[in-house]
Amino acid sequence: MKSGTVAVVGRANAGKSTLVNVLVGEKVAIVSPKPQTTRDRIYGVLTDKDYQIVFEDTPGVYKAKNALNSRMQRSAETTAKETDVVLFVVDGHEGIREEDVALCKKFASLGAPTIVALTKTDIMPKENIPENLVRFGGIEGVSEIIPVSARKGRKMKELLSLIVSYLPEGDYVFDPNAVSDKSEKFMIGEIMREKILLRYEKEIPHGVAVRVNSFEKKQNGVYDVNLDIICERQNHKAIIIGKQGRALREVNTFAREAMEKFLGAKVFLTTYVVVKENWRDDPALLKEYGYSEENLGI
Ligand SMILES: Nc1nc2c(ncn2[C@@H]2O[C@H](COP(=O)(O)OP(=O)(O)OP(=O)(O)O)[C@@H](O)[C@H]2O)c(=O)[nH]1
Ligand SMILES: [Mg+2]
Repeated sequence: MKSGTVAVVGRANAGKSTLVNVLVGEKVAIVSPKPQTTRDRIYGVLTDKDYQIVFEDTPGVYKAKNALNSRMQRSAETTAKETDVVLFVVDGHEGIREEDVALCKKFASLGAPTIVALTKTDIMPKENIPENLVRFGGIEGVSEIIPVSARKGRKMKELLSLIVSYLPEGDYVFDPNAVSDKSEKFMIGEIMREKILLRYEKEIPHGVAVRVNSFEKKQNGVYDVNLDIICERQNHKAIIIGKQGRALREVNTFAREAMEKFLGAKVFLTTYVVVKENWRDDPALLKEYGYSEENLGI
């Protein structure tokens, strides 16, 4: 019986959360084409009769000067230091840069055996794959390199067996029926954030936090969800709401539908947009919105 943790690390937008969701077989982490989608360390659990793998999805490496980002970066590093296996995810579809190799070296030097997954091969010319792989050969600490596509489900079995081969012997740590360490309430807030990431541009999604004020199942089986969308400026609030409230209504509809799918029940959703200037640099507000050092595992 094999059991252990796999820190899933790499640059922002590389495709880490998508890969974790596919490997776990359920959506445990939100996904978007914008960098810095994941802000928390999220466990995705995969249990089989011979093994239990705890994937630790982490915030991607990204340069931004605010306290939230520095906590996110520390969270990824701490996770990679304390794990059994590092899974370094790299998106090579626009070519591998020197900084990708440097980042891989950094994670591979932390002590755990490192597997490099070159992902998004479905949008890479076939002939570019070998030259991308070669860039990660010979890095000390890198034990395996594998090309995959999470979107197309390519090489998922092969990746899983590689991971299992590096896990220590041990018993289940999580309930075998669990897929995540996060609560339904957490996922409800994340679903709202995902729809905001998809709907708005530029700095707006990065400056948004979502606080779930109430999440309650009523006697008739309908979930009553009330949440705040926190943004950084008055003009952001105006954009989020949109002309005659149209933008927010659209986002609310997408979010409600996704919440209903996730919960398998009807949702009555009410949202309120609040401005809190510079909340990303305010320790008290970071804590209030779920980004305490404790929550991020640092
Ligand atoms: N074509 C293709 N796109 C992918 C694949 N995996 C992920 N993507 C896309 O890449 C984008 C980023 O995916 P995420 O999974 O959110 O990336 P991440 O590494 O978790 O990003 P952060 O949380 O911001 O660090 C999304 O638009 C995904 O749909 C893949 O295998 N093929
Ligand atoms: Mg992510």
